[in-house]
Amino acid sequence: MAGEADSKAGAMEAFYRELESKSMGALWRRRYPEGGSGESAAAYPPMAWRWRDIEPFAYRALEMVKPGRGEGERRAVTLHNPYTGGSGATHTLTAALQCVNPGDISPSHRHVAAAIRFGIRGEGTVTIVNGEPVPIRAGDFLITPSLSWHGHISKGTEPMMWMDSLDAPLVGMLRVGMRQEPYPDEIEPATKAIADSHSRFGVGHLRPVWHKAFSPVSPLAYFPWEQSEQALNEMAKVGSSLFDDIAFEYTNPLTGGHVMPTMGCWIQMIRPGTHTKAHRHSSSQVYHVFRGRGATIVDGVRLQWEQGDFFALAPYCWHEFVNESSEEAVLFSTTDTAVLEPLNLYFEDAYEENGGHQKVTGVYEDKLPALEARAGGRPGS
Ligand code: GTQ
Ligand code: FE2
Repeated sequence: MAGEADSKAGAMEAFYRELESKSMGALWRRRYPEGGSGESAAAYPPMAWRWRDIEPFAYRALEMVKPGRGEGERRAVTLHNPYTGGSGATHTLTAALQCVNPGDISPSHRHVAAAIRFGIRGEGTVTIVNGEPVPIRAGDFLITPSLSWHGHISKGTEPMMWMDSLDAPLVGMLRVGMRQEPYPDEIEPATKAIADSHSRFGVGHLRPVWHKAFSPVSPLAYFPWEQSEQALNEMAKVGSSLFDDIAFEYTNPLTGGHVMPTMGCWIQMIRPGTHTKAHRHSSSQVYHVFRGRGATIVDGVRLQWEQGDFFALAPYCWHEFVNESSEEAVLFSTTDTAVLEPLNLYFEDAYEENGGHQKVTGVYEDKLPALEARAGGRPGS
């Protein structure tokens, strides 16, 4: 009997080896994760980057590097999530802190990856986006869509910093190529009035009657802080989300949809005394703490954050927001929901147990995992 079983097993092994040698496989050998759903395979732990760590590098970069024609063309400190196996902050989105000195010119170029900027500190810089000079002051949000020309000019009196976030990991995964191209001159000339798109489309519920092209890319490039702040404060009087407290997505004024087909962007306020309920979803999100302090409980782990910090949440992690301070916390974030929704791949669940709150089982530790614990066999890079 034993001999018979052995020879059967030997024959199967030989069969599998032959299949492999011809770049084929046996689907019946594949085992699905215990519990069946496979969502845990998509997940990775939360990751935080602290302002106290980032800021000194930013000032060193301001002293040591100059933006100019070349490989990256930008003075930006990129934030890498070791759990994704790539150089993004999540498996689909990058995050970076871009820094400019007074007088800097970051040459105009374009590329397939779409980008957003969110002003953190300083003023006096404009990004010229397809001929439109767009300011980047603290709290201002602007978009540089796929293949739009963009270059930055700093005319301020002090260094200035902003958050960049791009869909580059997604574009990389799709292998459509970056097609990075320099503008023929160092900087694209301003051919439009400052914040031209805001003059045309800045009141989202009023559309110029002669504008009839309903593109999935927002024609409004500039979303000034004053409008975001006003919206947060007005909403705080009347409504909120169970999971996100006061949260807005910046929209394409023509469609009410995401600002760009590959990236959604949010501005959010977690009010003092708030403790939201937990939920999870298939999209990932990278946050910047613009103001205040608070915590996010992620799969039972309490991740404390304060002004200047960045943190990234993976698909399907349970998360809820807490603000135990006496001041409002304001978060800016980017998500890949825009990509998932049209593909019918956006899934969301509310946490039902324990009154919608997770049990806190640990505190986030800033120390990085050992190399072998990172990205082991996980999808996405
Ligand atoms: O400012 O154009 O963080 O092209 C990465 C790539 C910023 C930019 C980044 C870029 C830019
Ligand atoms: Fe760029």
